[in-house]
Formats: sequence, structure tokens, C-alpha cells
Amino acid sequence: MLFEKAKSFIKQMGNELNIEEDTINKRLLSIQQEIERTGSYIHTTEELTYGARLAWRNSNRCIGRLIWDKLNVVDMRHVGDEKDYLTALETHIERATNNGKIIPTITIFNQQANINFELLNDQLIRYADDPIVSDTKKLIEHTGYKHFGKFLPLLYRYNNQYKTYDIHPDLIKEVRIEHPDFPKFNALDLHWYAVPIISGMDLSIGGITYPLCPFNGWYMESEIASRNFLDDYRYNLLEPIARSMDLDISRTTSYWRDKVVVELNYAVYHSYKQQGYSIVDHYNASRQFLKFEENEAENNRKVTGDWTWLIPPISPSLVHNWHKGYDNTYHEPNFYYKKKKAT
Ligand code: HEM
Ligand code: NRG
Repeated sequence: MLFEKAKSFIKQMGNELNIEEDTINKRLLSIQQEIERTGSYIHTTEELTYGARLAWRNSNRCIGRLIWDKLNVVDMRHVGDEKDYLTALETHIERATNNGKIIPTITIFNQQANINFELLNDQLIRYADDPIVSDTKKLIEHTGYKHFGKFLPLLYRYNNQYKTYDIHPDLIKEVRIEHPDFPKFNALDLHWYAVPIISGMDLSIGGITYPLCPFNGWYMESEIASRNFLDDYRYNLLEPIARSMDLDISRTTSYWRDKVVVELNYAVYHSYKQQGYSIVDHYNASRQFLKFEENEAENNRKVTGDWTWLIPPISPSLVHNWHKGYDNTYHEPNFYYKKKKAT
């Protein structure tokens, strides 16, 4: 029931921020009356901000949660015009990229019942030739969109009509992936975009769902190197990269696959750093997560986590996360996949 969920959130926020009992009770009464009158309620900006930060803190799969309370929350709930949605999405990209010094940011649009814009992209920035977007591409083609450029356009529904929009290309920053020791590697001309901006999840706070809430931090190097470039259902580059490094791919026991993984992670990390873009390596990410676990214990809170996602896809047993278990209970507020997903 909505009021019960609202109550649980408002009380948690009140406790954590030491808000006076009296103030909390007044707010609860006003929410109760609003629900009776309208069937729903509207968060204050402070509630929205704290709720989004709690949702990050509760994201079991995320290793980057140490700085959950620094999340920059942009309240765009007043937006209702098509053009204003698109502008706000582009503004998110520009401000969050911040010329390379990436700012963890979430832009929150209207809640479920009041929104007239549906975004179908799972990230704001995706390459059009990434196999992960093949289904979305088909939907985009249905709108009559023909000539795909480098990046996937936004696919959205406004007033029950599906439409596309090309993000201004100057806003999308990319990094050339270079390795100092392998000239032939550089000839592969690999690159990746600077900022991962997840745009396909629902944010749930106190019983209210926000279906459009793009959020970003920065990359951990292994997301790009170990997964996006190497998974056989993604760019599948294990062999071409091994050849560019002159490795012996005739036998498994030359460990050529493992050598590619290590050198590619090295190349991704140092390329982002050299070109001035925020990124974290899996050792530092894991140490920061350990600090997060300590902070939470100090505040008498239990950390929940999804072990299968928290361990990095390179040398996982070399970081502490590998060697302990995590309770994968989902607490509210949180982020959820939408029921029908178009990736
Ligand atoms: C997942 C790192 C910021 C929410 C992940 C994953 C990594 C990661 C490595 C696993 C991704 C995968 O395996 O595909 C980081 C880093 C950040 C950061 C280094 C830097 C600040 C954020 C922020 C939010 C967030 C700002 C939300 C406000 C999530 C969620 C998932 C996730 C919800 C799970 C996504 C899914 O289920 O598909 N993060 N993250 N993260 N992160 Fe973070
Ligand atoms: N693995 C995906 C991105 C998932 C989220 N990762 C983050 N999130 N770092 C990829 O594009 O490779 N974040 O908010 O920073």
C-alpha cells in the first residue's frame, strides 16, 4: 500500500538525517491527506535527492557505492514538452561529462502517472554497430529511420508516437584506446565513449516510480576491456587483438587469452587517464567498496550485494570481494529493470 511505503521511506530519511519527530509526523500527515485526495503524492526536492542517493546505496550490483551521498541529483519533474525532454537529456550528457572530470549525476523526470515521454534506449550513448543494440535498432528502423551513423539515436514515445532523435555529436566524448608497447594494437583503432549513462531503469522511492531517470558514474576499466570488447556476443575482439600482439594462438596453454585480457585492461585504463577522462581500475574500485562496507558497518547498516556482479571480470580472486559472501536482498529505494526491455 502506497502510504505504508511512503511512511517507511520518510521515517528512514528522518532517522538518517536527524530530522525532528514532529516535522516527520507533519509530513506524514500531509502525505496521507494528499494520497486520499489525489491517489498519489509528490516528493519534495529534498526527498527526491535523498531517495535517489539511497537507491544508489542499495544497488547490490554496483561496486562504486562509496560516494553514494555525493550523487548530483537534477530535478526535471516540471518538464512536459518534447523538446524540453530532449534538451534535458543532452544537458545531462554535457554536464555529467564535465570535460572529462565526470560528475556522478541523475536527472529525474516526472513520476509514472504524470509522464508523457517514454525512452526505449538502455543507455543514452551506444554505438550503432554494437551487437547489444540489435533489437533496439529494429524498433528504430520501424520509425522510418534509415541511415545509422556512429551512435544510436534516442528512440522515444511522445503522445503515443514513436520517434527518434540524433544526439548532437559534439556532446559525445570518446577515448582512443592505445597501448604503448604494441604498435599493431594501435592500428586496430579501438575507441569507446567516455560516460556510461544508464537510461533504461526505473527508480523507486517511497512507493513512487520514476520511469525516466538517466544516471551515470564513470567506467571501471574491465567493463569496457573484459566485456564490451571481448565477449563473443559483443565486439568479439580476442583473436584480432592477440594477433596484433603477436601471441601464439595455436594452443590454449600459451595463455594468449589471458594475456589479451591483461594488456587490454591496461590499455583502456591508461588511455582514459591520459586523455583526461575519469575511470577506475578494478583494484581501486574494490578497495573503495571495502571502505563503503566499513562506513556502512560504522553506521550500523548491513551492506547488501550481488556477488556475481561485484567481482570484476579480470583476476577476480585478487580482490577482497571474491573471498566473502553478500546478502542479495533488495532494499528500497532502488533501481529496477523495466518489465519489457528494449536493448
Ligand atoms: C552496476 C561501477 C556509479 C548504479 C555497476 C557495475 C559497475 C559499476 C562496474 C557493473 C556493471 C556491469 O557489470 O555491467 C560504478 C562506478 C561508478 C558507478 C565505477 C562511479 C561513480 C553509479 C551510479 C549509480 C549506479 C552513480 C546510480 C545512481 C548502478 C546500478 C547497477 C550498477 C543500478 C546495476 C545495473 C544493472 O543491473 O544492469 N556499477 N558505478 N552506479 N551501478 Fe554503478
Ligand atoms: N557495463 C555497462 C555499464 C553498466 C554500468 N556501469 C557503470 N555505471 N560504471 C557498459 O556500458 O559497459 N555507472 O553509473 O557509472
